[in-house]
Amino acid sequence: MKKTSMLKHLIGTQNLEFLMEAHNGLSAKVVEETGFKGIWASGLTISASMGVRDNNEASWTQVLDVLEFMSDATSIPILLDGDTGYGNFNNARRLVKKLEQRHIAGVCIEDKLFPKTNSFINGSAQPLADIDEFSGKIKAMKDAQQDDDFSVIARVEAFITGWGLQEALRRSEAYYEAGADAILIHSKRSDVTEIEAFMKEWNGRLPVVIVPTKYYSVPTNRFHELGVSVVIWANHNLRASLDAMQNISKQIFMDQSLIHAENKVATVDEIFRLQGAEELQEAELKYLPSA
Ligand code: SPV
Ligand code: MG
Repeated sequence: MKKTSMLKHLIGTQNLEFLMEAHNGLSAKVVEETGFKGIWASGLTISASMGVRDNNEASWTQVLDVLEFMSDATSIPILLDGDTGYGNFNNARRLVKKLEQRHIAGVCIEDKLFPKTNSFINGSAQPLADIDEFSGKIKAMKDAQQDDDFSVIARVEAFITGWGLQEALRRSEAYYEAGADAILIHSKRSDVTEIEAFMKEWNGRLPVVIVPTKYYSVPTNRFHELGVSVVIWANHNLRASLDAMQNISKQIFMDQSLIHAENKVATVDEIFRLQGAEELQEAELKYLPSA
């Protein structure tokens, strides 16, 4: 099955499905090996892994280069966090073209302004996109895709910016009319009340995707009861590796030795395995002249 069809299927089934964050080829491989059916290419973690802010400081083609490695390294679908689409409808539809060329299965765009700011940084002060302009962007992206199964997901930031349920519903309806394949409704509350209210009123008109980074203590079964289609675990590989890197750097710095480090890190052989070193050895036997 094509990656686009796999993602479309994940979004459309009655089951609750999960996407796990990755930010480079290696983390994408880990997500696939673990058993996840899809990958969230997070704007926050791709930018953080490059050492820059989640404010479109990395250019869209730099993000595309990372995605190419992620896509080449894996066989499960990738959903790109496409921020605001990196410009107007024209930039966003060109993005779709370049994503399809790299076998990225879908993209999510959020109804804010370029350059974006992460939703958890002073969210209430962030301006929303004009509803008609954003709808036109979705239409242009859907018209641009060559593969019918490519997904365009509209992310509604009305709760993040403090506009509330009616605005969230009004926008979701407009993005649905514009041709979005799913709605990502985002909330920065630590409880699930906004998501509950939205799910009740939305009533399944399009599949719904959520990102429970802030309401992490809500049992996953509750999302299922509410009729959510896809849950995104949005940043946990980056956060886990950051913690591990800080700890091991500190340890080696203090000890000026590897003596307490060796048993706390992955083996070099494990890295070779993930890189597929064995395949190259076999290929060398086959293709290089024998000595
Ligand atoms: C991301 O992972 O970059 C997201 C999710 O957009 S959030 O950080 O919650 O906005
Ligand atoms: Mg993001």
